[in-house]
Amino acid sequence: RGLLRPGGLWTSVDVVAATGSTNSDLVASGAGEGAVLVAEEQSAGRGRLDRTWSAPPRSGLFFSVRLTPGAGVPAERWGWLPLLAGVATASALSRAAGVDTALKWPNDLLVTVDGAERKAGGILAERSGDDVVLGIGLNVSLRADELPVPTAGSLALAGAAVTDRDPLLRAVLRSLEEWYTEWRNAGGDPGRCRLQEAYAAGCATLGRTVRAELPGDRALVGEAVAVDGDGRLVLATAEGVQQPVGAGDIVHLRP
Ligand code: BT5
Repeated sequence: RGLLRPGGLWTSVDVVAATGSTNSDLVASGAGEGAVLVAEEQSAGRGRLDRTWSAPPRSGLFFSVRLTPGAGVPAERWGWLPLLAGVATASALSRAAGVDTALKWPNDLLVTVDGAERKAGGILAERSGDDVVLGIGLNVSLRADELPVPTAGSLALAGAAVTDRDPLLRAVLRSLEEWYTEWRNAGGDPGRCRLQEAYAAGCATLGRTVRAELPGDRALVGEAVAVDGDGRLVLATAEGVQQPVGAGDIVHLRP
């Protein structure tokens, strides 16, 4: 793992053999912008809303980065960060592994295995003071009998040409740096840095009728028609109303 050197945006790259959650560690640490933490094994990986991310050691990538969008990017635009990470990861995997991934709003990376959509990656964005800690989990070389949940897939099962974790991690970090820098330079406006366009092009949710389950047993059904400037999914309901929903409002999103 010695080939992972700091540089550019990435001020430090720490690789640990095992930890509970790289996101929890980086949220708790006093590290500055650009800190990267990678674990070979993660025993208490977290998803959104108290869900877990579980994957066998060394068959996947588990890492987190700390970013400081700062005053130049209004806080309501920060909802784009997990979507930005999805775009960056998808383009890196396409280039470095030859695997096509689709983005399921807001934070899932899907691959196609035997004609079916399977989740091969997830992204978790958490506030830590004025910073955001972005965590990415990717199922890289998992075989069919190693999948933690029936809906999971892996890059290997999707026919990846490369399943070495180091080159994939380098490709994702490079792509993340490029997209993040452009987005920040555009004041976080996803329309000014091609992010909104790239997200829409890679998003499997748009154009589908989805059911958004909201807290308190409420649900909203509509066609997903857009992702707005704040990263919310806009649903067009049968009543002809356009209703934006934020990732924090949704418990589940089902086709
Ligand atoms: C996510 O949450 O998909 C975000 C996952 C982020 C994981 C990374 S790893 C590095 C960093 N450190 C952390 O502690 N976390 C981040 P969510 O959308 O809530 O999806 C969670 C759901 O995905 C679970 O309830 C399972 O159904 C499913 N799941 C769990 N592990 C999976 C896996 N390895 N592959 C596919 N699906 C999985």
